[in-house]
Formats: sequence, structure tokens, C-alpha cells
Amino acid sequence: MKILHFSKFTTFLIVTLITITLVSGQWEYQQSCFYGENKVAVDGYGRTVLFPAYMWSSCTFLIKKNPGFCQIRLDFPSYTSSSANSAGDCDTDRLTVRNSVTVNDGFSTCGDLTGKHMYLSFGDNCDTIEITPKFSTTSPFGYYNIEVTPIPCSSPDLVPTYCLQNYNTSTGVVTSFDYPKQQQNSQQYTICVHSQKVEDWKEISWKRCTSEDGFPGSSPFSMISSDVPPSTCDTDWIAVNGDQPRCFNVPSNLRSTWKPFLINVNFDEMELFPPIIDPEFATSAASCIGLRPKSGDLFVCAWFAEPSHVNSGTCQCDVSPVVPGFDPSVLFEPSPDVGNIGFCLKYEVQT
Ligand SMILES: [Ca+2]
Ligand SMILES: [Ca+2]
Repeated sequence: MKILHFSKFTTFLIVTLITITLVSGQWEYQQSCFYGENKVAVDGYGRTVLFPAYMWSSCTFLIKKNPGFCQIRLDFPSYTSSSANSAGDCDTDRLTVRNSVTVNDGFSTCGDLTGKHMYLSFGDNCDTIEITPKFSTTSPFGYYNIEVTPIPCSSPDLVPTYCLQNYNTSTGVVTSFDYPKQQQNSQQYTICVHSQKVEDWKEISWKRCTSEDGFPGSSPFSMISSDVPPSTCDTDWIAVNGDQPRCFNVPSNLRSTWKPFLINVNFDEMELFPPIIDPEFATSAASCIGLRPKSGDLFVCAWFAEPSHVNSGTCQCDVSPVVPGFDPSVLFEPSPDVGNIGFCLKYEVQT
């Protein structure tokens, strides 16, 4: 059932779940799951605003590929949800993407997405991209708007299939999802700087955001926590095309002439270090002795009982045997992935 609707604002409680609205001279569809359903097809010919049938409902939007269309752009005019937990998991609220060649299947994010965008390309073998906003009933959030714009294969607005985000202006600010809150895990994606003027662009320079860029007081680059810069970045990093992966920091002015202009983002599957072998966690003789197999036999631990207190004592461990090249102190350092907030970088293109 469709209703032609000329007001910009569609009544939220309207029973009809597809409406058409005239916005800025363009017809715009509005669509939600039917009450009690958890999937709905979006025909994908025109711009469509996705919204929930009711608060905290879960709905998978099946966005159809129509002949001559290659890609969709998602905009988030209004999308606030719970941030990831300290392990980087979107465990309360989650937006999941499936069946696009742009990101791994099941790519998910959460937090404040308002103002963000995503490009998602259709693959040769799949004609439906799935978008699932999911809100927990315990979440303080539950309402959203996602605008879907189908992009024809012949359109100048089409971006390369690997670009999850694209910026087409000569200056801009890019951030990780939900920056400056909790950094999320298990994300691999590409942020592009690409426009029809790319032939005229000679060089791009990247800098850390400053307080003027909208996030005063937040660290502009927080992806690993360590006192010492690692020699290689192999967990959470970004790489500007033409530059090495950066995880600890980025140079104050990182310039590249490598095209396409882009940043690859890699957040690994963990935001917490593997279980730390810390003798302070051992509270009994058994748990103390058990640290040896837990450490892969790197440590031999002994329990020293406190005679004056029942079930009280201390656990002491020594490295044994010493493995060449192994630095046992790393096991006692603070978790390198705790409290990271992601990155905020700004770029400028030179012609
Ligand atoms: Ca990590
Ligand atoms: Ca991290």
C-alpha cells in the first residue's frame, strides 16, 4: 500500500509503511518493516528513507539492485545508538551490512553515526544488499533515519567499489566510526578522496585534527596504547596510499602523491589483549600453579602461603625457560588496546 504524501514529515505511527514525500524537488520514499515483520524489500529506484516501524524494532532492509545501478549511498541524517563496549564489540546496538563487495560480509558498526555516510557496491553475483539496524530493548536509543540513494553505473557520482566512504572536496575531515568514543573492532575498510577533478589533483596532505575540527580535548589518534612505538603495526592501523601502516601516530604532515588518494583502515578483532599472565590474579595455590600451562610453559610459578591467614598468600613466577628473543615484560604491561577512541584526520588536496 502506498500513499502519496506531500508533507515533509511523515507521521510516525502511520500504519502504511511506504510513503512518498516531495523533498527538495525530488520524490523520496519512506520505508519501514511492516509491524511484526523483520524484513522488507526496498525497490531501489529512488531515494528512500529507512526508519523503524516502532522503537527498538529490528528490521533488515533488502535493497534491490536494479538494471543499470551499481552502488548505493547511505546517509545518516539521524542515527544515534550505543557505543561499542570496551572490547570494541557493538554488543548493545549494531548496524550490520551484508552482501556488498565493499566490505566484509557482516561488517558492523554502532554509536553515533549522524552525519556519516557509506557507499556500498553491488557484486556481480548478488542483487540485494542487506542493511540491518538493530537496537536492544535495553538501549536508550531506538529511532533512526537512513537515507538510501541508488547510484546508476553511468553516474559521475559513482565511486570505486572499494571505497566505503568517499570525500570529493579538496579539504575535509575524516574520522573512524563513533570517534571520539570507543574504538570498534573487526573493521577493514577504505576511505577515499576522489572526485571528477582527480586529474587536477597533484598531492594530498594528511594531518591530525586539532581542537578546531570539532572534537576539542580528544586525542586525534588513539588506536593502540603503548609507551613505546612498535616497530611494526600489525593490529590496529591506518595506511595512507603510498605510506607505511601507522598505529602509534601519524607524522605532523603526511604527504602523498600516490593515487588513488585513500586511507586503508584495519582494526583487528580485539580491543583487549590476550589474557595477561599476572601472578597478582592468582588467589590460591591451584590458580598460581595453573599459570604455568596458561603461559605456554613460559613461567614457573610458586605459591607462598601466608601462615597467619587461611587461604591467603602470594604467587611468584619466574621465566623458565628463557625463550630467545622473548621479552617477558610484555606480559605485564597494560593492555595495549584499552581505552582507544580511534582517529580524526584532516586532508588537503593540492592542485
Ligand atoms: Ca585492536
Ligand atoms: Ca585499539
